[in-house]
Amino acid sequence: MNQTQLVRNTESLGYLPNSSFVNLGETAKFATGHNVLGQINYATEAIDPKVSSGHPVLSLQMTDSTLDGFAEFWTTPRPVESGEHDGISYAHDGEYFLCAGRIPQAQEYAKATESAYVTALDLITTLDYTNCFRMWNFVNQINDANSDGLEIYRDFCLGRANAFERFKFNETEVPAATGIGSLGGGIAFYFLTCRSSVPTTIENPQQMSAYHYPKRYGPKSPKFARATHLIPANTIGQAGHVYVSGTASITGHETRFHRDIEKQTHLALENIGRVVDAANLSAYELANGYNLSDLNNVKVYVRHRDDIPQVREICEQALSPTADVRYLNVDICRSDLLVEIEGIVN
Ligand code: 3EB
Repeated sequence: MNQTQLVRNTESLGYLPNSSFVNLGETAKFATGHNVLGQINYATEAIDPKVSSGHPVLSLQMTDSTLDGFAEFWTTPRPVESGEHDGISYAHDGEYFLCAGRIPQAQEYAKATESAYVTALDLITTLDYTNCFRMWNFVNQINDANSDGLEIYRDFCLGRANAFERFKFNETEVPAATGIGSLGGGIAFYFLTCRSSVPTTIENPQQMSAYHYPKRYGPKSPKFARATHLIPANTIGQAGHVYVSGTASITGHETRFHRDIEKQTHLALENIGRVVDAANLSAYELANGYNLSDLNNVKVYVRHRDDIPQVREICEQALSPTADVRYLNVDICRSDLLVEIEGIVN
């Protein structure tokens, strides 16, 4: 592994990374004009992460149609260094770090998930970017049973939890995440972490913390927070970004509104509103408050393709007309969940 020569002073680090959705046909042009920490293609084919044109590129199989695909670019004002290590591709700029990995299709995933996560977590330790603030996980056949009869989502959760235990990751400090279905390619993931910026993990008062879900949802609970608030170092008390996890129709720990796409969509949106509002953030000594019209970079995951028009109508009513909102037809991590929504207040 190359040791970084990047600047380590914390002055002039008062910035946050930027995220943009770009049409798949325009990625080369976009990349040329930016310092890219990572490019995630929400595309028609799963491809192992690799460093290309100086940044990690991960392709997820998330749609059957190139027309619905897009690339999510993470950019920074500062130059980046990139590399590959044990199957993980990564880039970093002295403050922010992005890494991507993939676990090939298998009969069971817990061990390979633990191992890939440990590799990534070791890397952030070595390079000194240990503040994790956002993780995404794309799990093919997420609701199917593995070779031991354990649902693949639960199998994944077991491996992730074991990796976090090995890493001595306090479960109350785990970041915002998405754990969602995909159309192929085993399990792909990417993480965003930082060095000096300050993450605050946020929970939802009307949802049980996922890491406290009871055993009936699997042998080890899903380790993620409902959102992460992030501010640059030395800017305590100022507004930051809020990275909102994949959010579904759950109150307490229970799925609400079985088979009712309209009510599930409304509750998912309501849950996001509760996470980012002033009343909730004040409990974390954060002075700002937001609502759904502040959400951008939104991904809406819909289990049944035919539900997309209705979900779109509800989301368009609730979200800002200027928000970039993308719809993907994939499975959700519980078989009774029909929709899941994530986004960023930035
Ligand atoms: C939930 O609230 C819905 O396992 O990383 C949402 C976000 C969900 C992240 C994950 C799962 C995950 O339990 C599912």
